[in-house]
Amino acid sequence: MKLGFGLYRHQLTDDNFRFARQCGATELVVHLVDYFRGGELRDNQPVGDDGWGWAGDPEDPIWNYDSLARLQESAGRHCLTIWAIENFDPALWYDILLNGPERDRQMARLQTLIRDVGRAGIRAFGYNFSIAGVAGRKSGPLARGGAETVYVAGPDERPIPLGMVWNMRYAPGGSGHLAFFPHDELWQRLEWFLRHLLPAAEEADVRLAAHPDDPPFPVLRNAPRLVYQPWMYRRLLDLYPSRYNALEFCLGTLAEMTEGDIYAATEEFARGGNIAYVHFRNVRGKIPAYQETFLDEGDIDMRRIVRILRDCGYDGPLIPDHTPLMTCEAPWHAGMAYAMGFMQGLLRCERDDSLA
Ligand SMILES: [Mn+2]
Repeated sequence: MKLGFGLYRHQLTDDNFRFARQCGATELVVHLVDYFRGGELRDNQPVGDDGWGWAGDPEDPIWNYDSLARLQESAGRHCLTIWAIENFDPALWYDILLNGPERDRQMARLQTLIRDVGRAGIRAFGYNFSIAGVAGRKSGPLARGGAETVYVAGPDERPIPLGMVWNMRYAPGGSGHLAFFPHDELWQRLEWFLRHLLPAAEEADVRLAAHPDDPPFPVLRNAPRLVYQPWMYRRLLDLYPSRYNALEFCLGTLAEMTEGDIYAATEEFARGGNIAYVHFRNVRGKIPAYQETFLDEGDIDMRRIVRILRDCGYDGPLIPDHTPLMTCEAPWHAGMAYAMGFMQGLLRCERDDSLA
């Protein structure tokens, strides 16, 4: 197992690469979507009331081979490997999610992107096949010692304005709202997405890694959700059994779900070799009400998870995903350093254990 670290787009600096390496990371998972455009620069995942602002420019050169290769090279200078990119910009695939007129053109763009990602030596692409996205979360001083953290108190029921998907605006929209459609139709859209993108992913040696729906409500903002119970991950994998149809295995989101068992799910998918990388975070509670916690204070026994992953032969990275912010000059960095130290300790224990 490897220790990885996640960085948002505005954090892709030499100093943060050094920070990740100092925390013990060997791998990076990077976000190239700019969730913070036009907004106040924050280091935690945004929890805005009505979306995260505008989606990016589909022509943004950051998605081209040259920039991906440069990024890989700068990470390499700090003894880090970019293991995965996390999330497509809604501007690149809104009509794939919405089954709109630009769908074929956007798919051709994604196929090129996946080939470029592979050429740059990046082995996974995390995605979230979600219409409403990560919506309806709030932030408050609820983790240990009053650390600022993310919580959910119930489903967000406001309908999605036209021109918005995955919590970001790709077009001005106007006054209407997205109409509800059935879950099966969402699965058909996913099936189309995988059918067209998987061949490129296989050829490029890039694993497509699906994040579950966070928060895992069956319906959010009047839109169906795809993976809101652990068994729905199985349904996703069974659509196209392939090493390249894989999971961005988010422990926090899976634990927020009402059905299943986090340890059984971890064992099933780790044993099946389905996990491209792990979002290693903890929560207290389940939907409709839960909160994100420090790794050592939530419902999940993180040591037991590491043991299961090890016993099932998982050898990819764990990354901290998000963490409560700690009260100091650098709240996000402190929270992450705390998480990384904890993870480093767990990995060390399990390694020593298996040698004994
Ligand atoms: Mn996650």
